[in-house]
Formats: sequence, C-alpha cells, structure tokens
Amino acid sequence: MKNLFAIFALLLISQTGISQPDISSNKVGPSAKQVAYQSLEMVGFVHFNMNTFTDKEWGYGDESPALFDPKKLDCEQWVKAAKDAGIKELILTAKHHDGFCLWPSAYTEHSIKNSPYKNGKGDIVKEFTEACAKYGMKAGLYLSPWDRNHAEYGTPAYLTYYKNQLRELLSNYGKITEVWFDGANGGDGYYGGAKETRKIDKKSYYPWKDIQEIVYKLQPAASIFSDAGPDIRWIGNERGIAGETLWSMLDRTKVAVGDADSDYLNTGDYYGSSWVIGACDVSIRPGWFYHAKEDESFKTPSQLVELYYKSVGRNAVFLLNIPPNRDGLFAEKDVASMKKFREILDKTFKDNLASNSKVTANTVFSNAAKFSPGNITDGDQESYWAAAGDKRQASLEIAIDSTKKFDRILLQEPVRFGQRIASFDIQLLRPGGWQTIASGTSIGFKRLLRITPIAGSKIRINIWDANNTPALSNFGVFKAAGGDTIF
Ligand code: FUL
Repeated sequence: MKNLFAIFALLLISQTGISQPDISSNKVGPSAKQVAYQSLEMVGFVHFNMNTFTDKEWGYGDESPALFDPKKLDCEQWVKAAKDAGIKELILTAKHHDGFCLWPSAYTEHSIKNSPYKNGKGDIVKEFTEACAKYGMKAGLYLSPWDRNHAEYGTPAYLTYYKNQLRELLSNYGKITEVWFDGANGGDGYYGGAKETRKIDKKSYYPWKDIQEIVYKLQPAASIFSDAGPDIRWIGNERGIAGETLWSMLDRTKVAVGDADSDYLNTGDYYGSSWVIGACDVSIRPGWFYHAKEDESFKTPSQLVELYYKSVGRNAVFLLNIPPNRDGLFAEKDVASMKKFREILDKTFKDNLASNSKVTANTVFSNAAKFSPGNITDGDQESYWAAAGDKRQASLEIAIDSTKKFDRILLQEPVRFGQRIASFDIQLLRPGGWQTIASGTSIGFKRLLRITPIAGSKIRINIWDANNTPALSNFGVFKAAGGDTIF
C-alpha cells in the first residue's frame, strides 16, 4: 500500500511538472512550429522573376510581360541541387517589387499569362510547388508587399488586391510552409503609368494583423517571416551574419516591418517577451537575381562554410539565395559550390570525439537519470542534462581521447524550454593543467566555436550565467575537414 502511494505521488509530481526543470518560470519559449523550423538549419531562396530578364535588381514596374520567357525552366533541377546542399525548404519570389506574377493571378494582367512562357499557359508557382512536393522539399513563397506596377499602390484598394493575391497563393498550391514579407519600400515606380514617388506610412499602411490571419487560416503550418516576425525575423543585414550573441527573444513592440533597428535584430533581446527566430539571408552571388556578369562571383564552398558558422553556428537559420538564370536553371558553378559546401560540412561533423564519452556534472536536476550529464553525448537531440532548479551556474567534465586533436566545438540547448545560458567557457585538461580554449555568451539551438587544433584528456564546460536552470542537449568536438578553413 505504501509503495502504491509512493508511485501515485511520483505520478502526480510528473503530471504537475514538478519533476521537470523549472520551465514555466522562463516564460518565453518557441512554439512547436518554431522548434521544427530551427532544426531545418538551412533554407533556400530562389529569386527568379522579371528582373532575371532585364538584368535588374529592382524593376520599375513597367516591364513588358513579353520579356519573360525561360526556355529550359526546370524546377526539379532547383530542388535536387538544393537538397544536395542540405537545404530543407525553398522560398520562391512569386512577385517581387516590380509586381510581375509568376502565377496567372485572376487579379492582374501583369503576369505570366501574358508572357510567351508556355504561350501564356504557364504557372511557375505550380511547377515549383509540385517539384518541391515530389522531392520532399518544403515550399515557401515571397509576395512583395511593395508593388511598383500596381496603379492603386498606396491606397486601401491595393491592400484588397494584395490580400486577394495572398489568398490565391495560399489556396491553390498545396502546403506552403513559409510566407516571406519583405520590408523594402523604395517609393518611386510606374504605378499604372503615374510614374511617381509614393510614400506609405510603414507603421500603419499594411494591415499586418489581417495579413497574418489569412496566412494562419489558410496554411496553419506556415511560418511567417518579416523584419518583425512573428515566427522568423530578419537578422539585420543581407550578408548572412548573425550577432555572436544571439537571443531568439525579441520585444516586438520595438520593431515594425520595414522599420527596425538592424543592430537590435542582429543580437535579439535577452529581456524580450516574444520568441522570433533569426534568419540570415544572403545570396550565393553579389545580386539577389541572376546577372551573367556575376557568373564568376559565386561564393566558394569555404565561404559558404564560413557563413554556416556565422548563422547556424550562432543560433540562427541560414537562408541562402540561389538565382536561376534566364534559361530557368541554377548556374552549374553555383550548384557545384553548394554541393562541395555540404560535403565539407558533413565531413567536419561526421566524427564527434566526445561521442558517448563519460560526462560528470557538479549539479543535476533532482539527481535524476532523466537529466543526467551523459545525455549531452548520447547523440540524441531530445535527451538533455539540467542543473538543479536553483542553480544559475554549473560545470561539466567530459573525458576524451587525448591522442586526437580537435578544432570545432558544438553546444546545444534544449530550446523548447527557452534560451537560458548567457555566459560560458570551455577548458581543456592538458599535461600542464587546465587551459581555457574558448568562451561565449548565448548558445541557443546551436553554437559552434572554432579554435586552433588542440588535444587534451578532459574538457570542462563552465556555465557562468543563465536566466534559468541551465540545460544542454548536445555537446561535441570535431576536427575540421579540408575547405573548412576561414575564420
Ligand atoms: C530585400 C529586397 O529589396 C531584395 O530585392 C531581396 O528580395 C531581399 C531578399 O530583400 O529587401
């Protein structure tokens, strides 16, 4: 009877969550959708539209649909190349600032239906989403809020048009997993022949609340990107680089679409009350759209690896743009570079020297096996170590093979409970004693540190500051492969 009572009490404790590290007091955490999104790590952007044919970055809005004619368009080539690069979702510019639509929208004549492509019978959003579905690639869409073609841009009538287009895109093309809202709004444009500058009030013109409702209603699984989130936010630059300190928390009252402080977005806000994942957008070439003159200016595999460390390795998502050429294909050199990039990364992170190593900690939550230090080297993303509930500092030691050198360090927090660690360093036991080999601030979903190659028999992780009970889900040390060199 006594035993039964004990079992019942234990059950009750686990039901009420008391046996969990104090999660609720952290207040801010991701939605399940955000956790899944961040684990994609790499998302691809496909800037392909009228600009591809006019050699521009921002079309004025007066371009003739007759110019749009990709002769060998093959969305499956895009998807396969992206897959080989480790990209898990592709986002297509269905409409860029010049207003030309890659699908036969019922609400405008400025679209593919008046182009020579497939004699006006083509639909590239359809081809794109079908290719993604075929190869298990998630599909996202970019619909520029700014429209330099539309006569009513700047008035309420344009907003009705914009919402109608969004509904079209989210109703007719299967599952869409991300919608990308760009904050750019330059002012001048064709605007149905008016050829003038139209300034809108960035804070009040777009009905973002209604727009978000449309997205979530028609595509509940979709995440929304904008300067201000709500699910994913801009990182504050177009170079693909996140702040070394990067909080997924943000105070959303401080940011607006098209009107946000880039430094604030770049590091996030330790005190922020919303969870908004940072995404580092950058193009594999200097421009977002394809330009033949940039054929030799693609980023090398090593440069892409460098960007991976500065995005994914700093708790953000890497959003890499690959612009199809006028034929409608990714350029071969871009494809080869992306493929090599993935090979280098896979090689670097193949052998974790700390895999299944013995780990000890000076504090364990409830002294329970569920939270034991060994969970950080078991290769299981779900399992984790946590310190005792009242602790904000902790120290863990990991035995490693002292004959092998390493130069890459990986740390991961179980971010489903929030982002907690704010200061840490890494020490290595060498014949002369403990030596500090790396240090950092935030960790988040993934933190990668690069050091010069070194060997030792034991690693110590010191956590110096956290906003809640510190916890770690994964730890690793690796030796960089050839090509993983710049830093
Ligand atoms: C910017 C746009 O103005 C660029 O053309 C590009 O689409 C980039 C991703 O976002 O704001």
